[in-house]
Amino acid sequence: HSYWLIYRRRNKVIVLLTVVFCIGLLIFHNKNNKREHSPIRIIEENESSTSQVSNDKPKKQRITAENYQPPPPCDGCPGEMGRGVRMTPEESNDLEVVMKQEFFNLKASDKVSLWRTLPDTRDGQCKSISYTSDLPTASVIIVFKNERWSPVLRTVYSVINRSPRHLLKEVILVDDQSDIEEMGKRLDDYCEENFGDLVKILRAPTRLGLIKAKNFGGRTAIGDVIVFLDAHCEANQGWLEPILDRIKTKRTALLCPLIDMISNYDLAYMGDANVGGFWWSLHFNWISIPKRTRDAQKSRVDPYPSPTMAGGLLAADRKYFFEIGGYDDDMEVWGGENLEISFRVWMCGGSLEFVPCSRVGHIFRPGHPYNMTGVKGKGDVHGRNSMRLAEVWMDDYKRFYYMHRHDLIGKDFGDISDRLAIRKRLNCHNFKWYLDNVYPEKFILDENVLGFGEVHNPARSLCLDTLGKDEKGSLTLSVFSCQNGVSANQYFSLTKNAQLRREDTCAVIGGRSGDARSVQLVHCEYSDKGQTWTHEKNGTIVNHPSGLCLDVENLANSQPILLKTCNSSKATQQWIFGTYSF
Ligand code: LR7
Ligand code: MN
Repeated sequence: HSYWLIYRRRNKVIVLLTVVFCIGLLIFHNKNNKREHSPIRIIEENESSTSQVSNDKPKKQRITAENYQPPPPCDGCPGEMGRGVRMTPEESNDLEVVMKQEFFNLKASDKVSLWRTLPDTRDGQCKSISYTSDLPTASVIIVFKNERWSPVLRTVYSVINRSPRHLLKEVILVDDQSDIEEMGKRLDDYCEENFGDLVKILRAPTRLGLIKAKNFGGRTAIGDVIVFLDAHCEANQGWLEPILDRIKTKRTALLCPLIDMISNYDLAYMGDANVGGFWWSLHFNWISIPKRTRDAQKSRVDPYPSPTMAGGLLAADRKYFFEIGGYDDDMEVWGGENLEISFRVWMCGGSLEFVPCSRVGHIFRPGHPYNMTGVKGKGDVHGRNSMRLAEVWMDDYKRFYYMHRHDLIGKDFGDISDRLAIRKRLNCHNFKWYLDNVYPEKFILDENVLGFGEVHNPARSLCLDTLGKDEKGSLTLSVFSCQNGVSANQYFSLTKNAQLRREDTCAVIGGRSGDARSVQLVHCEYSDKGQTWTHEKNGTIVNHPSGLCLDVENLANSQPILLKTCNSSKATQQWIFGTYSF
């Protein structure tokens, strides 16, 4: 009897246990199912691997490259597919204040999802290229000073979500002592929760400036390749593979994605394609891709060489980058490092190339949301940084920089011995080699010329002058009292092929002005006969085919120069160049 009782009780216990087990199984299964379908994945920590104090709540597992899942796109949200954002009149209310402080429309940016869709701006051919699976890995380094939440995180999301998992080692955010509250602990927490292992945040110990900050981030990177981006970029579809692929075949190539334009006003994303040049004032400029470069490409989607780069978006083999000297650690805050590394890599045996299948957008801002004064540059950091680059890399051609910056002659530019040692160690070519081989289109102001320098009329004691007007478009040639070589606005060249010109613009016969004609400076065009001039033995400068002469009759400071009927006995038609080389 008692046996029977025990037997029945045991049965009950088994039934009960079975029921509990089944319910448990059901709950577990349900939970698992939910997990798979939820856009935000919560993954419990592996029990055996934790040494943490036991806690009843399920732990989130740290996000890693293996378990990271991109959030779903924000259907129908503002800015999707790279469209511009519309603002309501109320939203635009204090827009001017925002633009003045940030130099871009932060309010529009805040309306756009942190992870948005973009138009694929690549050449159609790019989409069918397949890359090997054994590409080198990348560390993406983003330095920031007073950048704002939405553009910074949009940069991070675009990089992580558009890079193949196995190729992206890490994203390194370098905070260069930002004064923005939200970029402190809130950023740490957000990144920890949403990107885990994938994002590392470094805080600069002192204000480094963007150049040193990039070195600082680069030195901690562990990927085979380092990629620098500004903190207001959006990486587009397939941006990383073509870069890694090129570095795999050529470790000495520094690579730039093509920089698409993100409007600073409405955040619209637009495609673009050029190469980089420079002004002798050592500012970067965009030039159209030279024909020789196009002709040398096997396919239009192949990487192609560029004389210089803009600076912000650059990829390099990590070890090679530091072998050739990284960035110049004595450059301050902003400017010059992009031309410095461009000249250096070309002169020292590597190359600088643009990768057309890699597209990354950048918000172009007309100003900087941070202090630009520096300590050593004392307010002119670009000037001092550029002195360093001119002194180390440009040999005698640095004369053109000082022509623009006469005020800097004799000023302190710090110690450059380490940088000169790099040039020696790597047995680099000279700057003439660079000009001849890498940038033959660059006009050298005093080579292949008949005359160069100030163009002086003794009768009026006036010189030809641009009056400092923007020389990117067209401007009226004028006269001003001669500055004895101190003003770059008064330097002109008369070339052996008959151009009267500046660095990029040529004098051409302009419109009517009374009984005379004006003279314009416009983009140089060899085929334009109106741009040909001769400097006669009798001292006149004659325009062809009009046969008119440069004249300063009745003119004073800042007046436009005129073309008049030639009369070599008129003192106002006599011109003398600073130097002649026949
Ligand atoms: O002290 C500073 N510390 C920083 O970390 C100053 C700036 N920064 C950060 C800043 O927050 C940003 O993320 O450095 C990055 C670049 O600064 P921007 O965006 O104000 O510079 P920019 O876009 O006007 O400048 C271009 O030229 C610079 C010269 O030093 C750098 O090379 C920038 O990286 C470069 N940007 C680009 O080339 C993007 C394409 C635009 C063009 C042309
Ligand atoms: Mn920028």
